[in-house]
Amino acid sequence: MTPVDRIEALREEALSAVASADSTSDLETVRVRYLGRSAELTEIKKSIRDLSPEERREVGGAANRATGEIEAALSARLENLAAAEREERLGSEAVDVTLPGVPYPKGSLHPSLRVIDEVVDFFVGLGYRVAEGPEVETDYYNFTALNIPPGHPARGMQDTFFIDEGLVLRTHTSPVQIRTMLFQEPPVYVVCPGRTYRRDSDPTHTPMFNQIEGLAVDRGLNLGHLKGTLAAMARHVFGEDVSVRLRPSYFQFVEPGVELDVSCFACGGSDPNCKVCRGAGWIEMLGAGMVDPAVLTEVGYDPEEYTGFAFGMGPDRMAMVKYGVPDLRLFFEGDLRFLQQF
Ligand code: FA5
Repeated sequence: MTPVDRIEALREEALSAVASADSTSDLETVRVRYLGRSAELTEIKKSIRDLSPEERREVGGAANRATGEIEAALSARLENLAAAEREERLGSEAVDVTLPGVPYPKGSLHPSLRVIDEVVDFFVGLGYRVAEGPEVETDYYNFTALNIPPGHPARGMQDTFFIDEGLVLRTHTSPVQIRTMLFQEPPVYVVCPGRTYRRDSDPTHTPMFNQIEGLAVDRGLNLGHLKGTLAAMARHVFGEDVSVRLRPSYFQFVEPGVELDVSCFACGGSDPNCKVCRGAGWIEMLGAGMVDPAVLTEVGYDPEEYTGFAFGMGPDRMAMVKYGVPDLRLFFEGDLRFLQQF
């Protein structure tokens, strides 16, 4: 076979390979095979210089024409295949925007957490620090250091879950007061949210509930500071129009001890059939008082130099009142139908 015949055969072979390539990567293989550096046609071109001038013209012309034709066929086929591949990709990746979406359940904050956030934000705004303590607490911090020594009848006021000798599930957040005062010198301004436990279960009592403790110890603090601070907090949580009143009460670790009532934010005290305050006009909110000098002495503070006030509130009860929920146990049953309403 003459070189020109061979070129002609290669040209035909290449053109039919181009025509039957059915992807851009196939086509690239064809290009390398017929026009690549070690392709037969390339070898023929390289050997042209060894031919006589006449043969050179003949073989060279045939080789250049074949190369040109193969290149043209390759680029035409490439354009077609690339367009087809793009079409196919667009088809398979198409999004049907009319399909109904997958609904995601919408989360929301638990009602207790909303009140906790509001109260804590308020105190942080006043410059209080957030402090936390363990839920499994020693008898010492939960009772003894709070002026409730072993055998004292005040221990019976809170139905305690005992874990082991000297260990309890804390019945209130007041032990965080002690931990804070033992850890730092006055002035102290802390707010302590956390879970607490008592053997209780009825519409306004659950075995696990939240409390928020507050403690301020400084020079010259008095009951007026306590009342002013808590009145401002009540307005922040329940609205600008509420007022507060203090009632005498008893807690072993404060003297005097008080309970704080908030005027009913629902009826303002004017509706004898009000569902929120049951006609009382006032809603009990928390226990508080001036820190007993015996407690200050226990943690090494000088009660002649420093005074303090403390308070402990139940944010679950506050949320119950704020959102009109009749049974506190609903808060902790995890029923989505209840929780989704908030
Ligand atoms: C105390 O626990 C005191 N440590 C509060 C205190 C702190 C007084 C600092 C003085 C100084 P009391 O037992 O009243 O107090 O509880 C405080 C609040 O916790 C109650 O007003 C109530 O809102 C909430 N609470 C108590 N028991 C339960 C319960 N079982 N379920 C839900 N909330 C409760």
